[in-house]
Amino acid sequence: MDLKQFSLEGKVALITGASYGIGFAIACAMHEAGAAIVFNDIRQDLVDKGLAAYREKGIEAHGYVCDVTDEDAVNALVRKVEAEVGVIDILVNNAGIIKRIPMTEMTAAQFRQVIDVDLNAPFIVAKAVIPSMIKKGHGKIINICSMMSELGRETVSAYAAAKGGLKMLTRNICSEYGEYNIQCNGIGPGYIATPQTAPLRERQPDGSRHPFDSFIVAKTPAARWGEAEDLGGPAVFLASDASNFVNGHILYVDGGILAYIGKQPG
Ligand code: NAP
Ligand code: GCO
Repeated sequence: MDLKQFSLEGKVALITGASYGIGFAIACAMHEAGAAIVFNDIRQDLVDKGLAAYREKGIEAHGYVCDVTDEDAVNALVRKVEAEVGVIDILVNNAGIIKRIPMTEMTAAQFRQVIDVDLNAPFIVAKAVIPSMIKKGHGKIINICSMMSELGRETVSAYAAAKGGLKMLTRNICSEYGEYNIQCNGIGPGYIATPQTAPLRERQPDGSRHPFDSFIVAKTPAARWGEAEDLGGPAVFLASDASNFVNGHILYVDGGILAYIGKQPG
Protein backbone atom coordinates (compact mmCIF):
# COMPACT_ATOMS: atom_id res chain seq x y z
CA MET A 1 0.00 0.00 0.00
CA ASP A 2 1.33 3.43 -0.94
CA LEU A 3 1.20 5.80 2.09
CA LYS A 4 0.79 8.68 -0.38
CA GLN A 5 -2.90 7.73 -0.31
CA PHE A 6 -3.10 9.59 3.03
CA SER A 7 -1.58 12.76 1.57
CA LEU A 8 -3.70 15.90 1.03
CA GLU A 9 -0.99 17.61 -1.06
CA GLY A 10 -2.50 20.01 -3.58
CA LYS A 11 -5.95 19.87 -2.02
CA VAL A 12 -8.04 22.84 -0.79
CA ALA A 13 -9.90 22.18 2.47
CA LEU A 14 -12.72 24.38 3.79
CA ILE A 15 -13.40 23.78 7.48
CA THR A 16 -16.37 25.78 8.71
CA GLY A 17 -16.28 27.48 12.13
CA ALA A 18 -12.61 26.63 12.57
CA SER A 19 -11.15 29.59 14.51
CA TYR A 20 -10.69 27.23 17.44
CA GLY A 21 -11.98 23.95 18.88
CA ILE A 22 -12.47 20.77 16.87
CA GLY A 23 -12.45 22.59 13.52
CA PHE A 24 -9.12 24.21 14.29
CA ALA A 25 -7.55 20.86 15.28
CA ILE A 26 -8.87 19.18 12.13
CA ALA A 27 -7.54 22.04 10.00
CA CYS A 28 -4.08 21.75 11.59
CA ALA A 29 -4.00 18.01 10.88
CA MET A 30 -5.09 18.54 7.28
CA HIS A 31 -2.39 21.18 6.86
CA GLU A 32 0.20 18.71 8.10
CA ALA A 33 -1.07 16.28 5.46
CA GLY A 34 -0.51 18.96 2.80
CA ALA A 35 -3.86 20.70 2.36
CA ALA A 36 -4.35 24.46 1.89
CA ILE A 37 -6.57 25.58 4.78
CA VAL A 38 -9.65 27.78 4.38
CA PHE A 39 -11.94 28.58 7.31
CA ASN A 40 -14.73 30.97 8.22
CA ASP A 41 -16.19 32.50 11.31
CA ILE A 42 -19.08 34.82 12.00
CA ARG A 43 -17.10 38.00 12.81
CA GLN A 44 -13.91 39.54 11.46
CA ASP A 45 -12.34 39.75 14.93
CA LEU A 46 -12.82 35.99 15.35
CA VAL A 47 -11.39 35.33 11.88
CA ASP A 48 -8.39 37.51 12.77
CA LYS A 49 -7.96 35.61 16.04
CA GLY A 50 -8.12 32.37 14.12
CA LEU A 51 -5.59 33.55 11.54
CA ALA A 52 -3.20 34.48 14.34
CA ALA A 53 -3.68 31.07 15.98
CA TYR A 54 -2.94 29.29 12.69
CA ARG A 55 0.10 31.53 12.11
CA GLU A 56 1.41 30.55 15.55
CA LYS A 57 1.41 26.98 14.22
CA GLY A 58 3.17 28.03 11.03
CA ILE A 59 -0.02 27.78 8.96
CA GLU A 60 -0.91 30.53 6.46
CA ALA A 61 -4.66 29.84 6.49
CA HIS A 62 -7.26 31.71 4.43
CA GLY A 63 -9.96 33.14 6.73
CA TYR A 64 -13.32 34.58 5.69
CA VAL A 65 -16.27 36.10 7.52
CA CYS A 66 -19.38 34.04 6.80
CA ASP A 67 -22.44 32.93 8.75
CA VAL A 68 -22.99 29.39 7.48
CA THR A 69 -26.78 29.72 7.91
CA ASP A 70 -26.87 32.51 5.28
CA GLU A 71 -27.14 30.85 1.86
CA ASP A 72 -26.22 33.99 -0.12
CA ALA A 73 -23.17 34.53 2.09
CA VAL A 74 -22.13 30.88 1.71
CA ASN A 75 -22.45 31.01 -2.09
CA ALA A 76 -20.40 34.22 -2.15
CA LEU A 77 -17.80 32.59 0.14
CA VAL A 78 -17.43 29.57 -2.16
CA ARG A 79 -17.06 31.82 -5.23
CA LYS A 80 -14.44 33.94 -3.40
CA VAL A 81 -12.49 30.87 -2.25
CA GLU A 82 -12.54 29.41 -5.76
CA ALA A 83 -11.19 32.69 -7.15
CA GLU A 84 -8.58 33.32 -4.43
CA VAL A 85 -7.47 29.84 -3.34
CA GLY A 86 -8.93 27.23 -5.65
CA VAL A 87 -11.81 24.79 -6.04
CA ILE A 88 -12.75 23.23 -2.68
CA ASP A 89 -11.72 19.56 -2.70
CA ILE A 90 -12.55 18.87 0.95
CA LEU A 91 -15.43 20.31 2.97
CA VAL A 92 -15.65 19.80 6.74
CA ASN A 93 -19.06 20.92 8.02
CA ASN A 94 -17.83 21.63 11.54
CA ALA A 95 -19.57 24.86 12.62
CA GLY A 96 -22.14 24.07 15.29
CA ILE A 97 -23.93 25.26 18.39
CA ILE A 98 -25.75 23.61 21.27
CA LYS A 99 -28.42 24.88 23.65
CA ARG A 100 -28.85 22.83 26.82
CA ILE A 101 -32.49 23.58 27.79
CA PRO A 102 -35.21 21.13 28.94
CA MET A 103 -37.44 20.62 25.88
CA THR A 104 -40.62 21.91 27.50
CA GLU A 105 -38.77 25.12 28.43
CA MET A 106 -37.13 25.61 25.01
CA THR A 107 -38.80 28.09 22.66
CA ALA A 108 -39.48 27.11 19.06
CA ALA A 109 -37.11 29.91 18.03
CA GLN A 110 -34.30 28.40 20.13
CA PHE A 111 -35.00 24.95 18.65
CA ARG A 112 -34.96 26.39 15.12
CA GLN A 113 -31.68 28.23 15.78
CA VAL A 114 -29.89 24.98 16.66
CA ILE A 115 -31.39 23.16 13.66
CA ASP A 116 -30.38 26.10 11.46
CA VAL A 117 -26.70 25.97 12.37
CA ASP A 118 -26.28 22.23 12.95
CA LEU A 119 -28.40 20.83 10.10
CA ASN A 120 -29.59 23.46 7.61
CA ALA A 121 -26.11 25.00 7.32
CA PRO A 122 -24.32 21.72 6.44
CA PHE A 123 -26.96 21.29 3.69
CA ILE A 124 -26.36 24.86 2.43
CA VAL A 125 -22.56 24.56 2.39
CA ALA A 126 -22.52 21.07 0.86
CA LYS A 127 -24.98 22.22 -1.84
CA ALA A 128 -22.64 25.15 -2.62
CA VAL A 129 -19.49 23.04 -3.06
CA ILE A 130 -20.83 19.90 -4.79
CA PRO A 131 -21.21 21.37 -8.34
CA SER A 132 -17.49 22.22 -8.55
CA MET A 133 -16.58 18.84 -7.03
CA ILE A 134 -18.60 17.16 -9.80
CA LYS A 135 -16.82 19.24 -12.45
CA LYS A 136 -13.43 18.43 -10.89
CA GLY A 137 -14.26 14.71 -10.76
CA HIS A 138 -13.78 14.23 -7.03
CA GLY A 139 -14.73 15.60 -3.61
CA LYS A 140 -14.74 14.81 0.09
CA ILE A 141 -17.44 15.99 2.47
CA ILE A 142 -17.06 15.33 6.20
CA ASN A 143 -19.99 16.23 8.45
CA ILE A 144 -19.20 16.59 12.14
CA CYS A 145 -21.97 14.58 13.73
CA SER A 146 -22.05 13.53 17.38
CA MET A 147 -22.83 10.75 19.82
CA MET A 148 -26.17 12.54 19.83
CA SER A 149 -26.60 11.28 16.28
CA GLU A 150 -27.28 7.96 18.09
CA LEU A 151 -28.27 8.78 21.67
CA GLY A 152 -30.38 11.38 23.46
CA ARG A 153 -30.00 12.92 26.85
CA GLU A 154 -31.82 15.50 28.94
CA THR A 155 -31.75 19.13 27.69
CA VAL A 156 -30.25 18.53 24.22
CA SER A 157 -33.42 17.80 22.16
CA ALA A 158 -32.66 20.30 19.39
CA TYR A 159 -29.00 19.29 19.16
CA ALA A 160 -29.79 15.55 19.03
CA ALA A 161 -32.49 16.13 16.40
CA ALA A 162 -30.03 18.14 14.31
CA LYS A 163 -27.16 15.68 14.66
CA GLY A 164 -29.48 12.74 13.94
CA GLY A 165 -30.59 14.56 10.83
CA LEU A 166 -26.99 15.31 9.91
CA LYS A 167 -26.22 11.57 10.03
CA MET A 168 -29.00 10.94 7.50
CA LEU A 169 -28.02 13.96 5.36
CA THR A 170 -24.53 12.40 5.24
CA ARG A 171 -25.96 9.11 4.00
CA ASN A 172 -28.13 10.90 1.45
CA ILE A 173 -25.30 12.95 -0.03
CA CYS A 174 -23.38 9.66 -0.30
CA SER A 175 -26.34 8.07 -2.10
CA GLU A 176 -26.99 10.98 -4.46
CA TYR A 177 -23.39 11.95 -5.40
CA GLY A 178 -21.30 8.83 -4.92
CA GLU A 179 -21.35 8.22 -8.68
CA TYR A 180 -19.42 11.50 -9.18
CA ASN A 181 -16.57 10.22 -7.00
CA ILE A 182 -17.72 12.32 -4.07
CA GLN A 183 -17.43 10.61 -0.71
CA CYS A 184 -19.55 12.02 2.12
CA ASN A 185 -18.89 10.65 5.59
CA GLY A 186 -19.40 11.78 9.16
CA ILE A 187 -17.19 11.96 12.20
CA GLY A 188 -19.01 11.42 15.48
CA PRO A 189 -16.82 12.80 18.27
CA GLY A 190 -17.46 11.56 21.80
CA TYR A 191 -17.08 14.04 24.64
CA ILE A 192 -14.28 16.39 23.63
CA ALA A 193 -12.70 19.10 25.82
CA THR A 194 -13.52 22.29 23.89
CA PRO A 195 -15.31 25.57 24.73
CA GLN A 196 -18.59 23.88 23.75
CA THR A 197 -18.32 21.38 26.61
CA ALA A 198 -16.58 23.65 29.09
CA PRO A 199 -19.79 24.08 31.17
CA LEU A 200 -19.88 20.28 31.65
CA ARG A 201 -16.37 20.24 33.09
CA GLU A 202 -16.48 23.28 35.37
CA ARG A 203 -15.00 22.77 38.83
CA GLN A 204 -17.69 22.90 41.55
CA PRO A 205 -17.57 25.66 44.24
CA ASP A 206 -15.94 23.16 46.63
CA GLY A 207 -13.25 22.44 44.00
CA SER A 208 -14.63 18.99 43.13
CA ARG A 209 -15.13 17.83 39.56
CA HIS A 210 -18.47 18.56 37.82
CA PRO A 211 -20.70 15.49 38.28
CA PHE A 212 -21.12 15.24 34.49
CA ASP A 213 -17.33 15.30 34.08
CA SER A 214 -16.99 12.30 36.43
CA PHE A 215 -19.94 10.58 34.73
CA ILE A 216 -18.38 10.85 31.27
CA VAL A 217 -14.96 9.66 32.42
CA ALA A 218 -16.65 6.63 34.07
CA LYS A 219 -18.73 5.93 30.94
CA THR A 220 -15.78 6.15 28.53
CA PRO A 221 -13.59 3.00 28.26
CA ALA A 222 -10.62 5.31 27.50
CA ALA A 223 -11.41 6.86 30.94
CA ARG A 224 -10.81 10.39 29.71
CA TRP A 225 -12.39 13.24 27.73
CA GLY A 226 -11.26 13.42 24.13
CA GLU A 227 -8.93 16.15 22.95
CA ALA A 228 -9.72 18.01 19.70
CA GLU A 229 -6.42 16.64 18.36
CA ASP A 230 -7.84 13.09 18.64
CA LEU A 231 -10.02 13.94 15.63
CA GLY A 232 -7.19 15.05 13.32
CA GLY A 233 -6.09 11.61 12.09
CA PRO A 234 -9.62 10.31 11.42
CA ALA A 235 -10.41 13.53 9.53
CA VAL A 236 -7.26 13.25 7.38
CA PHE A 237 -8.16 9.63 6.60
CA LEU A 238 -11.69 10.57 5.49
CA ALA A 239 -10.33 13.53 3.47
CA SER A 240 -7.70 11.41 1.67
CA ASP A 241 -7.64 8.91 -1.20
CA ALA A 242 -7.19 6.19 1.44
CA SER A 243 -10.96 6.39 2.05
CA ASN A 244 -12.14 6.53 -1.58
CA PHE A 245 -14.34 3.46 -1.05
CA VAL A 246 -15.67 4.63 2.33
CA ASN A 247 -18.97 6.43 1.82
CA GLY A 248 -21.99 7.21 3.98
CA HIS A 249 -20.13 6.09 7.09
CA ILE A 250 -20.21 7.78 10.49
CA LEU A 251 -16.81 7.22 12.13
CA TYR A 252 -17.25 7.51 15.89
CA VAL A 253 -14.15 8.89 17.60
CA ASP A 254 -15.40 8.52 21.14
CA GLY A 255 -12.95 6.49 23.23
CA GLY A 256 -15.43 3.61 23.09
CA ILE A 257 -18.29 5.27 24.97
CA LEU A 258 -20.94 4.16 22.46
CA ALA A 259 -19.80 0.54 22.82
CA TYR A 260 -19.91 0.46 26.61
CA ILE A 261 -22.93 -0.17 28.90
CA GLY A 262 -21.01 1.29 31.88
CA LYS A 263 -19.58 -0.05 35.13
CA GLN A 264 -21.88 -1.79 37.64
CA PRO A 265 -22.52 0.79 40.40
CA GLY A 266 -21.02 0.21 43.84
P1 NAP B 1 -17.11 25.21 19.66
O1 NAP B 1 -15.85 25.22 20.46
O2 NAP B 1 -18.36 25.83 20.22
O3 NAP B 1 -16.81 25.88 18.22
C1 NAP B 1 -17.87 25.96 17.33
C2 NAP B 1 -17.40 26.80 16.16
O4 NAP B 1 -18.49 26.95 15.24
C3 NAP B 1 -16.96 28.18 16.61
O5 NAP B 1 -15.82 28.60 15.88
C4 NAP B 1 -18.17 29.02 16.22
O6 NAP B 1 -17.85 30.35 15.91
C5 NAP B 1 -18.60 28.34 14.94
N1 NAP B 1 -19.97 28.72 14.56
C6 NAP B 1 -21.08 28.62 15.31
N2 NAP B 1 -22.14 29.08 14.62
C7 NAP B 1 -21.66 29.51 13.40
C8 NAP B 1 -22.26 30.10 12.25
N3 NAP B 1 -23.57 30.35 12.19
N4 NAP B 1 -21.46 30.41 11.20
C9 NAP B 1 -20.13 30.17 11.26
N5 NAP B 1 -19.49 29.61 12.32
C10 NAP B 1 -20.27 29.29 13.38
O7 NAP B 1 -17.49 23.73 19.29
P2 NAP B 1 -16.60 22.42 19.15
O8 NAP B 1 -16.65 21.66 20.42
O9 NAP B 1 -15.28 22.77 18.52
O10 NAP B 1 -17.51 21.63 18.11
C11 NAP B 1 -17.29 21.71 16.73
C12 NAP B 1 -18.28 20.76 16.10
O11 NAP B 1 -18.15 19.47 16.72
C13 NAP B 1 -19.73 21.17 16.32
O12 NAP B 1 -20.50 20.81 15.18
C14 NAP B 1 -20.16 20.30 17.51
O13 NAP B 1 -21.57 20.07 17.51
C15 NAP B 1 -19.42 19.04 17.22
N6 NAP B 1 -19.18 18.16 18.35
C16 NAP B 1 -18.55 18.62 19.46
C17 NAP B 1 -18.30 17.70 20.51
C18 NAP B 1 -17.61 18.10 21.78
O14 NAP B 1 -17.64 17.31 22.73
N7 NAP B 1 -16.98 19.27 21.85
C19 NAP B 1 -18.69 16.38 20.39
C20 NAP B 1 -19.38 15.99 19.24
C21 NAP B 1 -19.61 16.89 18.22
P3 NAP B 1 -18.14 31.48 17.01
O15 NAP B 1 -17.00 31.46 17.95
O16 NAP B 1 -18.21 32.74 16.21
O17 NAP B 1 -19.46 31.16 17.68
C1 GCO C 1 -23.75 17.45 25.81
C2 GCO C 1 -22.49 17.59 25.00
C3 GCO C 1 -22.52 16.64 23.84
C4 GCO C 1 -21.22 16.76 23.08
C5 GCO C 1 -21.19 15.87 21.91
C6 GCO C 1 -21.18 14.43 22.28
O1 GCO C 1 -24.26 18.48 26.29
O2 GCO C 1 -24.20 16.31 25.95
O3 GCO C 1 -22.31 18.92 24.55
O4 GCO C 1 -23.60 16.95 23.02
O5 GCO C 1 -21.05 18.05 22.62
O6 GCO C 1 -22.13 16.18 20.95
O7 GCO C 1 -20.90 13.68 21.11
